[in-house]
Amino acid sequence: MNAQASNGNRDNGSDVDVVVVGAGFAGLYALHRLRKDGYSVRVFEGAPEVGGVWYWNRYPGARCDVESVDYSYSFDDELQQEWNWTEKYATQAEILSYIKHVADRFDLRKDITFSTRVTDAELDEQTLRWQVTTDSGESVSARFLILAVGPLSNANVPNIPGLASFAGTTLHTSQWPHTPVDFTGQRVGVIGTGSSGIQAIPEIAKQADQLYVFQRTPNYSVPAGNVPLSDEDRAAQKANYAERRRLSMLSGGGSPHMAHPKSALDVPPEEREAAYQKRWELGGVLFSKTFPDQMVTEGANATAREFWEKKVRAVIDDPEVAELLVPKDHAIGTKRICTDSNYFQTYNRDNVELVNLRATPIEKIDETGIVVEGGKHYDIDTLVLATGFDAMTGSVAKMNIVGRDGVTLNDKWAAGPQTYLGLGTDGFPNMFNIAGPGAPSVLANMVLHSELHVDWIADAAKYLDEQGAVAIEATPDAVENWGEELRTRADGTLMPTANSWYVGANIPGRPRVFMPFVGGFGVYGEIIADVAQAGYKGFALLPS
Ligand code: N01
Repeated sequence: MNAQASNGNRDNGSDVDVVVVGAGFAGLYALHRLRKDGYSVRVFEGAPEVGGVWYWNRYPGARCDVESVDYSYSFDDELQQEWNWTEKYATQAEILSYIKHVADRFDLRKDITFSTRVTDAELDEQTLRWQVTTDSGESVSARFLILAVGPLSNANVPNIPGLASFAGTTLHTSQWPHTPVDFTGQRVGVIGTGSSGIQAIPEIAKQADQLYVFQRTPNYSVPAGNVPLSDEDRAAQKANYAERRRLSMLSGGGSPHMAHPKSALDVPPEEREAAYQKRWELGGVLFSKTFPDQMVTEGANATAREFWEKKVRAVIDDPEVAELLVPKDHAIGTKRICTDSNYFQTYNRDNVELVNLRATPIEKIDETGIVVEGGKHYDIDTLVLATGFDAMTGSVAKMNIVGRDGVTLNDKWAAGPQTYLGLGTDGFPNMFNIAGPGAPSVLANMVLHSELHVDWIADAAKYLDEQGAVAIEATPDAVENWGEELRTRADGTLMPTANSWYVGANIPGRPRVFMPFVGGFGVYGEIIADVAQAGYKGFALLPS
């Protein structure tokens, strides 16, 4: 492209067309696509390496709950044909080596500044450019600001009295050391039983002398059903890649699996059982998408929950422990379903004890362990916090982003994120947020989602140049209407009923707003394509 209407490609480093924050899946593709389109791009990444969450979340057992063949870039057919996934669900290490391969293959590193965080971004209302400042003191002017910081990247460290006084080792799953952690001979305490805890607990239990799991809320988890991939498996997947991707882009969650065509309540019990069994064997998070009404009516949801409960109770030896591990406070799938390898069976081990924090909440942490209500002290050597994230907006909120009239994005989003299509916000021209609130985000395959967003942004940039415009900005009406659309769609489902991180319920003080678009990845893709087709309806094009 001819970036005429931008800064004419003045890529001296401090004056570029695009600044991208983050070098995970989204940021790397943004760099690749926009650079290919002729723009000068600078990427800032807080880690010393590419990978985003896959760089940081290297706790034992970490693996993706979307099949590797789908959880990978689709933009380059040679890339997808040449890369060989070894397992159905890839480990963190394999995903990271894939991302590094992509960075090298497309020569991306030269435009990435590592170990550097963006602290501020301020709009110059005269030029409509963003002045971006980093923690190394660098200041860069950019026409476009792309936030590719990830919806699950800002660790939630709980505010438990005495946490800092613990004299042993404290680890957070999402900030795991880069040298091996050996639990042999240790007494370990894990706080948190979400996706991270549920993956780490079976692995830690294999090594530790004693493992205490401190559970506040039990979670639904489905076995990963992971298997090695053979040459034949890979050949079959690759031969069918184009169709697989086409179906993924039309699907509810960004994978090529369609829900059963009928309601869960309209099929005979054997057919329902067979459908759930098939999804159970597929493994992973798609269990919640077996039937189209499963997340819509309590009756349909109950059929999924009953199937799940029967399976899980059957593998736990002690019925009292099973009782504690079965969720009773939320419909299945209204919190993200976890994916595990022998999680529930782990409680059959002699060296594992489940501590029910609903009966005895944590009172404090001291130098040598955890004290629960009633005074019982659990002696531990290592404390693992599997306590999740300040999700969806947490990493964006860490930056001081100042738009029109000095209004910060944090002010603008104080009562909950306000976006048009999840992509733009009024008052913040040429700033785009990738796969965050207002978009399917965490409800979809994040790799394809990132591609969808980046391609939309790159096409919008090209359109601006063709029109001789300098910037694009969501209108206040479009933002308000989109917020209403998000609410209406979410309220038509069971999703907002749980105290999940989807509604910010895990962080005290956050406004309760269901943040992702629940209408499905394919539907969302059509909506944003139609907006573009209609000359970016709902956005104002601003002249230079
Ligand atoms: O975090 P979570 P996560 N005292 O928020 C508990 C993705 N992911 O890192 O529910 C005691 O789900 C908290 O208890 P409660 C995936 O999207 C994907 O596990 O608030 N407990 C909960 O049990 C996932 O959903 C993969 O009562 C406290 C746990 O900590 C998302 O990341 C793998 C506490 C936090 O669970 C987040 O998962 C890993 C306290 N003060 C993550 N504070 C895969 O691809 C918090 N908790 C498979």
